[in-house]
Amino acid sequence: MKKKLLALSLSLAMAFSLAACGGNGGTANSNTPAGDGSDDGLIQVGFAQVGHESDWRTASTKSAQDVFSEENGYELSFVDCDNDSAVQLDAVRNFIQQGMDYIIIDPIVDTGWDAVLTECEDAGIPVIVIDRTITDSDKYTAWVGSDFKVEGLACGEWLKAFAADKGIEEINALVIEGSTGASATIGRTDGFKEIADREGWTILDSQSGDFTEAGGQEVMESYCQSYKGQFNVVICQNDNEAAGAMTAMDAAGVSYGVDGDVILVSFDANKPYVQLVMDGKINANFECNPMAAPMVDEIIKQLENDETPEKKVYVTESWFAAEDNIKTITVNGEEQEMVHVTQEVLDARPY
Ligand code: GZL
Repeated sequence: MKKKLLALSLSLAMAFSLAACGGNGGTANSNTPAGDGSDDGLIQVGFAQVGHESDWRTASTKSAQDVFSEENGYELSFVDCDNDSAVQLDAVRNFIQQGMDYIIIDPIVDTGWDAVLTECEDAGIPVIVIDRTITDSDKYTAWVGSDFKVEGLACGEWLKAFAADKGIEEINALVIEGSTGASATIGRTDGFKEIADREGWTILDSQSGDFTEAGGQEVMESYCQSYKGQFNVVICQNDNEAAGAMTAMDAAGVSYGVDGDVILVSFDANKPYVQLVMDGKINANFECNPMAAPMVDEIIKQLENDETPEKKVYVTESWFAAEDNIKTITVNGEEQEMVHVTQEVLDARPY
């Protein structure tokens, strides 16, 4: 709203230069017409979302659609970029042309952003990054999300304590990574590997399941063929991969979970998978909170009032375990609670 006139004149100039570029700009939400920049008193927000690959992503998208609603004073132009970085860059450039007041990006990958963020800056449109991070440019107003490396470290520290408590002397782990180049993948991989290296564990293999159930199943099927009988830990970097891995291990006759031969760990902690923790199928699940939209709403309100928001805002998250043998872990010198999943804990899960 504030920068409407400046943005509109600059974006009209951009429109003529970009018109020739074409670009499909991804899949606009069918319920939300692409922002026309019209000043109907609503704050025009363009959101370039990673895609629709996981339960986590669904929760993230729903959070944004709930918060950036007309009754809350917004008109949301939502684009599902289907895990395609080129589509995501197109979508952001289209938002500039449409004269958005604010642009929200959940970056599919962490690099390749400086040029388009410079274009947003030149158009006077503040960019708020959520969830995943951008590492090759800081031309954005704020970032709201999780510390992915801490998630990986917490996973490693819990596994160390759990193995000690169970008298497991040797860890031979298989990792099913998330999407290649995603900061969530990079952080979780680096964090777990730091503990594995420190403890002398063996990581037998680490391949991408692309944060999808099909990807997790495919990788786990391959692992069961190559490593059956050699591994006692499987680390899935999100819940959908864990679902696929369970299907593959069931088919291969590999037992997992509280009563199984293999310790199964996941990330995200969507409610159906916290249920699987309570059921003893998943030994531990490290939450990644998808509810960034309410904090972005606060940041936009600050900007509308000419206030300067914090550059980094971390969401709160918890670590869940099937058993209550490990009460706390120490991550980066900070004591953190392991939450034993009971029915009460499960019922309280917001997503
Ligand atoms: C992490 C987020 C990841 C989730 C996956 O913040 O970007 O992408 O862990 C999702 O479920 O696909």
